[in-house]
Order: sequence, then C-alpha cells, then structure tokens
Amino acid sequence: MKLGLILGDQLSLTLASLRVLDPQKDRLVMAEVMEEASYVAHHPQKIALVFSAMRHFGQALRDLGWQLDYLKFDKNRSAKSLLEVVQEKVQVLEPSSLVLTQCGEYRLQHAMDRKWSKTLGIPVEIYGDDRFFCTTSKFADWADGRKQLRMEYFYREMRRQTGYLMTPDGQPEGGQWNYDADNRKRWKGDPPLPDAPVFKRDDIDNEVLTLVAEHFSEHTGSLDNFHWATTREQASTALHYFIDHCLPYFGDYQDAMAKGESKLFHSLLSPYLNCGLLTAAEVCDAVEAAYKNDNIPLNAAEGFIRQVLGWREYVRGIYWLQMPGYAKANNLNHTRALPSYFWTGKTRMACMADCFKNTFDNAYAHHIQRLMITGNFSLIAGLAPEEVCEWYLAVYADAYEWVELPNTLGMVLHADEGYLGSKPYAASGNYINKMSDYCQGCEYQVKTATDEDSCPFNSLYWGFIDRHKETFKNNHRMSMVYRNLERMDETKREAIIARSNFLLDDLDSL
Ligand code: FAD
Ligand code: DLZ
Ligand code: SF4
Repeated sequence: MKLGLILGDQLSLTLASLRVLDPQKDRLVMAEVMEEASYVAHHPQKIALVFSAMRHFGQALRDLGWQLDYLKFDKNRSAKSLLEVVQEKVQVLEPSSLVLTQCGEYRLQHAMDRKWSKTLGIPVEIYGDDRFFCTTSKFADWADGRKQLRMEYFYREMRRQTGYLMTPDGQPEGGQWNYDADNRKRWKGDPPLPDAPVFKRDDIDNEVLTLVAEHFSEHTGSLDNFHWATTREQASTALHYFIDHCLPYFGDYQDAMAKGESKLFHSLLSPYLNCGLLTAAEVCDAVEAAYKNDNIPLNAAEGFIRQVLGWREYVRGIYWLQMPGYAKANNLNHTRALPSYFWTGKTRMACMADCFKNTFDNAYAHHIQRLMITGNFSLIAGLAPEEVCEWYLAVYADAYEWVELPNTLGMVLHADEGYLGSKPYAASGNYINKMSDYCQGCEYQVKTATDEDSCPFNSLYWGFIDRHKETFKNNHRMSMVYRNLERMDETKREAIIARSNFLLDDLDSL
C-alpha cells in the first residue's frame, strides 16, 4: 500500500499522483495544518477558500471510492506541519512509499527533497505537475543560452506547441501574435459591469468560515465579503459566467481602473487555477471555443490566453529557474519599510486607498491595481523587496510564491536585474489619471509635483528616475525619460527632488 499526500493547491482529479495511485489499494491523506496556514499572515478569505475547497475535494475523492484520511484544522494538534502529519500516518499505516505531485512552492519542495524520505524512513515518489503546459525542464531548455527571456517569444513558442489561436497552416489567428495595443481603453461607465456570480453556501463553507473567523481574525483582511467558489462545479460556473458576461470586453478594458469597481471585466479565476479547481487547459479551451463560435472578439480571446498560456507559465518557469537565490534579489538596493497603510488602508492617496480597500475586502485586486498603483508606489518609494513580496503573498486569495514572487520582485520592483522586464514599470500620477478616475476627488493634485498638496507619485517618480540614473541611463527604453529629466529646468528639477526626499523621509504621513 502506498500513501498519497494531496496539498491544498492540488485539488484536481487529474493530478499526476492520483493517476499513479490505486483507489482499491492505496490511501490518501489531506491535512489543514498550522504551518501552511501561517507561514505568512494569509488573508482570512484565502485560508477559508483553501480549507473549504480542500474539504469539498476530499468529499469528491471519497465519492469516487478513495480511502482518504482528512485532518481538519485543530490548533491543539501536536502535528503542526504536513511532514509531522505524514509521519504519524506512516507509523500507523506502514505504507511502502509516499506519493506526491511536485509542490508549487520552493519552500516545501526543498524540505521534501532534503529530508522527508530520511525522516519518514520510506521512499518519497514525486511526480511532475503536468497541470501546467510547460514543464520546468522544458522552460530551462528554452531559457538556455538566451540573453533576455522575453515573455513574448516564450508565448509564441507556447502558441505553436499548443495550437491555441493558430490557423491550420501554423500562423497566428488574425495574422498577429498580440493585440495588446487594442487593450488600452479607459472605462467610463459603459458598457455596464456585470454582477459577480453568487454561490450558495453549504455546511462545509459555513463551518470553515466560523473556524477561520475564530482562529485567523488577527490576519489583515475581512471575511464578510467571502464570495469565492469552493467546489469544482462552482468554479466551472464562474468560468462560464466570465466567458459569457465579461470576456467580450476583457481585452478593451484590461488596463482600466475605476474607483469602487473591484474587478471591471477581469475573470477572478486565478484562485481557482492556482488551487486546482480549474486547470489552465480547460480555461484556454473554453476561451478559444467562445472565439471560434463567434461569441467574443479576437483581441479578447488573445488577451486572455496570453495571460494564462503566456504570463502564468512564464513566471512559473522563471521561479523554478531562479530559486532559491531569486527571493533575496535586491538589485536596486531598496530598504525602506512598508508604510503602515499597507496593513490599515488609511492613506490620503485615493488610488492607493481604493486598491487597499479592494484587497482587504475581497482578497483581490486586478492586475493593473497591483502593478501600477501599489506596485508602482513600492518601486518609486524604494520599499524593501522582501517586505513587499511578503505583503503580496499574504493579502491575495490567489497568492502562491511561484507566481507572486516573479510578478512582485521581477515585474514590479525590478529587483532582479531586469530579468522579467526590459524597463521598470515606474509611472507618475499622469498615467494613473489617464487610466482611471481616481484623481478626481483625491486630496492630492495630480497636475503638480512640488506643492504641499501635489500628487506624491509625481515627485517620487522623478526622484526614483534621478536616484537610479547610473542603472538605467543606458537602457534605450529609458532614453526619452532621461532626456526629459535633463531638459527639465534646473530649479524645477531641484524642487521635485527635494519634494521627493521630503516625502521619502515620512512615507507614513501620505
Ligand atoms: P485576469 O485579468 O482575468 O487574467 C486571467 C488569468 O491570467 C488570471 O486568472 C491569471 O491566472 C493569469 N494571469 C494574468 N496575469 C498574470 C501574471 N502577470 N502572472 C501570472 N498569471 C497571470 N497572480 C496570481 O495568480 N497570484 C499571485 O500571487 C499574483 N501576484 C501578483 C503580484 C503582483 C505585484 C502583480 C503585478 C501581479 C500578480 N499576479 C498574481 C498576476 C495578476 O495580477 C493576477 O493573476 C490577476 O490579477 C488575477 O486576477 P484575475 O483572475 O481576475 O485575472
Ligand atoms: C495555502 C494553504 C493553506 C492556507 N493551508 C494549507 C493546508 O492547511 N494544507 C495544505 O495541504 N495546503 C495548504 N495550503 C496550500 C499550501 O501552502 C501549498 O500547497 C504549498 O504552498 C505548496 O505549493
Ligand atoms: Fe493617486 Fe496622485 Fe491621483 Fe491622488 S492625485 S489618486 S495620489 S495618482
């Protein structure tokens, strides 16, 4: 008899380890443990989603005839980690080996590789996670010898390999690989935003919500607005709801932001993809089918498939290629502590306050909020990458280090020598004003940079550009920015830099 351990982000019936195990002979174990629930202060909604989805998945496994030992969260249980739980099971059941699917996070995978077999006294068989399109070794082969790992080239390769949005003669559908240039519209209230799908809560959900409220209420974030699907069927409803109601506009408004609107036309599917309730292949299949049935425009289908087939696979590849050193990278030597509003949401910057509210209320913020508001601020204010990364890992329902770290450390903070982006995504208030309505009604003035009530993004932006002149001045994608800095009137430049330094001395007061 073998013992299979299923982790909280492996809730897929197609999982590699389940395929090699035999429901007649072998046993499974799943466990809600303190160590996984607290290695960062996860948003309570993330813990509730993972625990409830785990319990529903456990029920589905039992319905299919699997013998499963499921350990519910118990603060007083002596086994605090997955290893300790498995150790107890091994002593009682005496399996011939432990069977696993490769972990999403280096932290746990490394511990398994290093000491699990020795501690347990039995072989540990680990199977690759083939819910991803690209294996880690295939990504390493693609990366080998390349000076720059451009997502666009990786994405084209993945399009060719999978055939998504390709014509029979091997050309990209519509003649172009990428329709990103069409995806820059500002949303001004029209088309109207569809409501989010509502899921009926069952006894499992309610029991988990009570448990999380009791044990994890000190973690930042509210449980009140818990709206996530917790079963595969519900996640599938969410996918089809997105395709029918939001996807037609996804491309056009992908980069838009609007005050009080938490999701616009985004899918909110990442938590399900990342914990296994949905697979990347079924999501891409459904989107391609909608395009082929003439239900959605090409720029929407391509824009969405690029995120899942391109970005999601690409960041995972980078993560496994670069860990463990990656997590410590700090190429720009940024060391400032996270201001308190990252945990309280209390700031006079209207754009930041709106993103924090969305984050704490919903364990969600859409990509442009993460990238161009909180991320951009973290970059231009020189916040310490480790603290910023820990924040992003804690506050979102979809956060797992393999996807969070390259996005935060690489894409947002440019802390990795530009591995992920050829230039930093730094921007002033002008960009935020162009893509959103945040600045109307903000206490700060977006059109000025040096007054007491000037938008902080404006001076912090130029302060950042000036501080990192040596690093970026020869980057041809930054040459226009440095030309503008040089051309700036000397007095004006000095005043902006002085204002930036003044703000940096007391970021908490913004
Ligand atoms: P949509 O806009 O509807 O996009 C569709 C899908 O594409 C997403 O569900 C997601 O699976 C995938 N996707 C889109 N962009 C990316 C990307 N850059 N990297 C990987 N997948 C992508 N995504 C996570 O899943 N987990 C994280 O912890 C995470 N942390 C991030 C941190 C920062 C600083 C930034 C800038 C981005 C982060 N992202 C993360 C990527 C992206 O913001 C989220 O995937 C997206 O906002 C999820 O919402 P959605 O499902 O509505 O996405
Ligand atoms: C995110 C999470 C949480 C909150 N809790 C558990 C848990 O109690 N048990 C479990 O097996 N998995 C949990 N997970 C998901 C794991 O953290 C995830 O499997 C690892 O980070 C490896 O990717
Ligand atoms: Fe944000 Fe500046 Fe606009 Fe205020 S004025 S919302 S701080 S960009």
